[in-house]
Amino acid sequence: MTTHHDIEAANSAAATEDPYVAIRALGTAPLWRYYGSVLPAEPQPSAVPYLWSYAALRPYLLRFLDELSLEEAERRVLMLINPGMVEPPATTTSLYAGLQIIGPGETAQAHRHTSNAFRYVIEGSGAYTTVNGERVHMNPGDLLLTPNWHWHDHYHEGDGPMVWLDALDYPLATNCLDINFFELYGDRSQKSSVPDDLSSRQFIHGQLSPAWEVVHTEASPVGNYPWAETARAFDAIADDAEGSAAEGVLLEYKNPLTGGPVLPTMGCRISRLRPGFRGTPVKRTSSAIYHVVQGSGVAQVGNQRLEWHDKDVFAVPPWHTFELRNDSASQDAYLFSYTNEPVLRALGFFREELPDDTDRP
Ligand code: 1HN
Repeated sequence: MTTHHDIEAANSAAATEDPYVAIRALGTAPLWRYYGSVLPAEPQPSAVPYLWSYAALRPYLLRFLDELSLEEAERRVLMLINPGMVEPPATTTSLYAGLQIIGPGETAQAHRHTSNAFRYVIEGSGAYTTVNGERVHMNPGDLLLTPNWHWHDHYHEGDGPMVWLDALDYPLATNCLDINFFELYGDRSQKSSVPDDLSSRQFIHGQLSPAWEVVHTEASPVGNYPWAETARAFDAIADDAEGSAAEGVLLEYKNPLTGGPVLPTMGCRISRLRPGFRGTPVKRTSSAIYHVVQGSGVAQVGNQRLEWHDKDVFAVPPWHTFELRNDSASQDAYLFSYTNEPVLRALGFFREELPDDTDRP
């Protein structure tokens, strides 16, 4: 119980001691000395613009394929670590990217976790991921979803190495929200419990969806958005369509049941930049990761000039001016990208600006 004497003693100490030292010991800090970090004039992301060269990394993926078994590695993945976000490892503020390689006959064992994940296939064919009992086959340019808490394991029954880009939202789940759970399935692989690739076939058309299927997750029910459908969607766009000023002919992968993003935390897009395309600069509060499906060009991100080539990956942190260019005079470039925009939009934090925009009269 606090006595009258205790209060007197506390009052007299507060009058004489260094109040800054005393309040720190009492678990507080003076706001007036923290305005710079609590209320910066502009966001100060820890992530920096950065590019990972596929040509430089591929030989090491192949070397680990030779030298490290999946029994030892569990997943054979090179994490793409932003130099500004080393521990815990992340690629941008709330997004993670990695390059995973699997060889013929290998199994990556079944598990599930809180983080939403997806894979974008870079090279090889003949592998499948089993997601909650459905085998989903992979070919280059395919986008495969592994939503939050879905069991998943990988198996490669084809020839030659398979490489894909893994994307997860775990920096958001772990670093920002502290809600990451992980569980092993027990058996190394799940049994197949529905026809292969069923969800992709049933749901990808969107306009005529199975009415008897009740979908319980916020994520898209489509297991795979195959490249063949992406190519058809691009073919349907008129040759002289202008597309978006910043990112050319830009298509968004949709959840066919809601019209929203494919995952509640990550939105996926693919853009086609015509030969010689020069995008207008744009600045967004979302962060993004780009993967070069095909082509070469330049991304000016803040004051960094990133020169991209086939299969490279690059990171665009929040609130950096971003400007894209296709340097080829004859070839289209295709860029796959994902962002945390769905999170920002859900919370009212999404903001986009052209550099000469102003909201003041
Ligand atoms: C994961 O579960 C996979 O299932 C790949 O293939 C990469 C990176 C961090 C955490 C979990 C996979 C991952 C991952």
